[in-house]
Amino acid sequence: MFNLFKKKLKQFVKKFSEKIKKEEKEIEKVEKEKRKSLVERLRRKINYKKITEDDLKDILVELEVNLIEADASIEVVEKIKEDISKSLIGKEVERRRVKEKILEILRKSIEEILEVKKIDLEEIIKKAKSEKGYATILFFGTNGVGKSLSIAKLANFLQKKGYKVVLAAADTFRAAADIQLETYAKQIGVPVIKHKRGADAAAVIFDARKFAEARNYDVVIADTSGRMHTKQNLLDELKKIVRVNKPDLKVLVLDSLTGNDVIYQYKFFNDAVGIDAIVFTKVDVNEKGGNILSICYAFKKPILFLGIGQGFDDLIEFEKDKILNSLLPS
Ligand SMILES: Nc1nc2c(ncn2[C@@H]2O[C@H](COP(=O)(O)OP(=O)(O)OP(=O)(O)O)[C@@H](O)[C@H]2O)c(=O)[nH]1
Ligand SMILES: [Mg+2]
Repeated sequence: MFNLFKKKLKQFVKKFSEKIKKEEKEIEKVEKEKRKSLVERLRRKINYKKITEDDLKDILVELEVNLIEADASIEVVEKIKEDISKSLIGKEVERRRVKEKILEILRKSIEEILEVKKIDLEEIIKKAKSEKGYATILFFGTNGVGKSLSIAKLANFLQKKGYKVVLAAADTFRAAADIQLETYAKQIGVPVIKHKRGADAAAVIFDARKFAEARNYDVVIADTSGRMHTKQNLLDELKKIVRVNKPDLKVLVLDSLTGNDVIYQYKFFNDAVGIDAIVFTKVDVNEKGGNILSICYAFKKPILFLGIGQGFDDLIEFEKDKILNSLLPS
C-alpha cells in the first residue's frame, strides 16, 4: 500500500542528497589546487553545506507535482514544502548526513499531518449502554465505497470482543442490498433486522434498536444506501435517520481509491448530518496514499479503522507510526 507516495518521496530524498554530494566532489577538486592555509576553511565548506533557497527551488516544484500525483491535497503539499524550507534554508547541513536530515524533516512533517484524535470505540459503547442499554452506530457514504462490508468487519470485530451485535438493513433503496447484508451477517453469525424494499430506512433502524433493547444486545450497526449530493430525497432520508435514531457514532466511509474527491464527500456529509469518525476502505489496493493525509490534515477527525481487503478480518486500526512507515521511504 501507498507505494506511489513512498516512491515520490524517495526520489526527492535521493535527488536532493545527490545534489549536495555532487558539490562536495567539486569542492574537493578545488581544494587540491589551493594553498595549505586555506585547507581549514575549506574543510568546513566540504563537510558542511549552507542550504539556500536556490538549492531547493527546482526540487520542491518537482516534489509538489509528484505528491499531487500521489493524491495529496495542495494544503498537504504546501505544509510539507514549507516544513522542508523552514528546516533547511539558511541552515548548515553536514553533507554526509543530508539524507538522514531530509528524512527526519519529512517524518516530522507527515507525523504532524497524521495527528488526529483517537477514538475509543469501547468507551463509546460502554457509555451508550449505561445510558440506554445499547449503542447505535450509523454508517453512511457514497455508492460502492464499502459501507456494507465495513459494517460486517466491525460486527465481526466487536463480536469477537464479546459484544452482542445486531445489524439494521436500512439500505432499502438499492435492489438486493438487504440480501448482501444478510449474507455477510449469516457468515459472521449476527442477526439482521430488515423491512421490505422501499420501506422507511429510519424505521428499520428504529426496529433494530427495539430488538437490541428487548434482547439485551450491546450494539446496533446500521447500513444505509449509498448517496450523492445530487439525490436530495436520499439526503433528506439520512437526516431523518439521524433525527429519529440519534446514533452514538456517525461513521463516514470513504473509498481511498477515490482520489481527492474524498474531501468533497466529507464536506457534503458533514454539512448534512455531522461526522464522528471515518473508515477508509480499499487501502490494500491503494498505491497512492496521499488522500488519507489530505483528510487527516483538513478535518482532524478520528479514523475508526482502515479496510485492507475483502475478508471480514481485513481491517486495521489507524496507527500513526504504521501509516507513517508505509508512506516514508527508508
Ligand atoms: N480490496 C478491498 N475491497 C473492498 C474493501 N472494502 C470494500 N471492498 C469491496 O468494495 C465493493 C463494494 O463494497 P460494499 O460494502 O458493497 O460497498 P457499499 O458502500 O455498501 O455499496 P452500496 O451499498 O452499493 O453503496 C465490494 O466488492 C467489496 O468487497 C477493502 O477494504 N478492500
Ligand atoms: Mg451497501
